[in-house]
Amino acid sequence: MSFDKEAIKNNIIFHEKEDFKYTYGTAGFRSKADVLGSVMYKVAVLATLRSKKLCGATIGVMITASHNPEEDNGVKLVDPRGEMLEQAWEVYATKLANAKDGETLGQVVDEIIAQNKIDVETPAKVIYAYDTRPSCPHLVKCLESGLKAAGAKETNFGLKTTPMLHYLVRCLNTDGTNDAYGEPTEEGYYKKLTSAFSSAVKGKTRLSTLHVDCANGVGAPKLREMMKYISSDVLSVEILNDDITTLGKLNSNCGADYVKTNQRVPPNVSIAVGDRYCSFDGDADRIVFYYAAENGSFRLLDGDKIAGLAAAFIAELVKEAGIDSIKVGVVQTAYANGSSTNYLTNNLKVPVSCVSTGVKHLHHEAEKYDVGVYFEANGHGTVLFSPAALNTIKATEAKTPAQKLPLTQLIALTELINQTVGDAISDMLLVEAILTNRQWSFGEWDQAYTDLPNRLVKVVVSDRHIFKTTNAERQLVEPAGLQNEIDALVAKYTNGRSFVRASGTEDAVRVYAEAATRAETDDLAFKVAQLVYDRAGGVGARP
Ligand code: G16
Repeated sequence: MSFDKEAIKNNIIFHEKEDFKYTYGTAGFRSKADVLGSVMYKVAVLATLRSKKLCGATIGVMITASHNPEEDNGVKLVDPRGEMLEQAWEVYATKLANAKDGETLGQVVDEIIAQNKIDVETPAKVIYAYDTRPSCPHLVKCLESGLKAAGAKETNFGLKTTPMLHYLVRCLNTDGTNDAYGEPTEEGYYKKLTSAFSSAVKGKTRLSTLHVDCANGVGAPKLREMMKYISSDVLSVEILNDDITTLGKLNSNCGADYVKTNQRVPPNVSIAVGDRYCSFDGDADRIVFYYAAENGSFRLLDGDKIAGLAAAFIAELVKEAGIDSIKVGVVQTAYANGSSTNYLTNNLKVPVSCVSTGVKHLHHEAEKYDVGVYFEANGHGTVLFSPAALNTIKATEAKTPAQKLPLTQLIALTELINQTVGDAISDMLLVEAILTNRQWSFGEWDQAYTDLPNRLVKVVVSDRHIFKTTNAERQLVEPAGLQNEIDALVAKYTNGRSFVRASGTEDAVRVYAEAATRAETDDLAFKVAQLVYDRAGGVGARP
């Protein structure tokens, strides 16, 4: 189909709210679903132009608001290798979304074409998928009308987890090449992951049942489907919070974000000593694990703990396989617990980098290592094997029988891990594979280090965009003077640390604090939150 700019201008979906300002943030556009129809149309145009720019490669569009409440929705673009949209194009996304009329939209389209020297006659391919939110059917229609107007070849992949869509994009773009990532179907995804898992745990005793809270989201039906491909001799799961039809249940009092933020089990879960639990978020791209200690207290195994477990296991395997020229590195954000950074640096002795929040930042940094393990504390992350590391692993022949098993396991891990983006289902299998090999309980995994008590507080202010940070979000530059006041507070607490940043997915400012004791941590977190509220136009109840 040829590119018809007039059709794009004439079919524009107008802004739902006159003065609403759209921003392509941490994970694309996110907001209340009722203002997003116009955005879907523009995203369709952008995805089409992006595909044309990249010689007709398949671009992905995922409609989801992940961990956010059910009334929210969102959309993000997926680049050809399954990674997040190139950052330079986020600016175009924001400009397009804010174009209020056909004329302005046409001008932004012209600007993108000119700046990127796009040949508009190149055919474009766009695939899309969505989560379980009630607003999705309407938003899908808006996206489709944009794809039609822009003349893209479109494929609707239906209900999917976000990481599945990333996987599909990569599979389609590598199909038939040396670099083929897998079969570009949902079934292909299940087969790839489950056969790698079975290979990674071969000959080991299965662990006890893992109880999986699916946040009443898309992870529930998809995990249930995946379990058809795996023998109950190697993995046993019980699926909880799987109600995707009752309104209001998605991410409500359950899921990874609830568990991590509140540091407690979902209210409808009763956990006994010895039980093993994990929680996905609404689109199954995050996972956290937890259990009850001997004294019954809640113990969380978050993204930092997953990173430590994975980095230690992979470093051990490359050593045992005799290929320790392959170096493992870890990427974290400011939210990483101080104890985890200390453990990685001083015990595992692996390099650790700190970057801004958002998988896109972590992913790019992780690509700099042979094996880059990246996890946000909230449970969002994965492991990347560089092309050179992959070649070495695949080309190495075991010189001794002792090298055979670690090599087989490394190969299995490269298949088991979704290397396009953080994936709750794949990460769950990764953790289970490691724990099965080690025959570890959650308690044994947890022994690596003890988290410093930490607290996350949300503060609503009149304009969160006034918050500007530096040093991987660890310091505030604006509002001027606020950082000095935070520093003065932090200095009063043993092992105190606190930072403040504007959320890129919610209309709020986040305050993180950690300190030597629970009481000091809570005190520090609320003092900083009150400071933010008082100095930067707090709205609603003072923390
Ligand atoms: C998204 C991003 C994550 C980020 C989280 C919170 O997660 O993909 O990288 O950590 O939002 O971001 P913020 O603090 O800026 O709101 P998800 O699971 O919602 O896609």
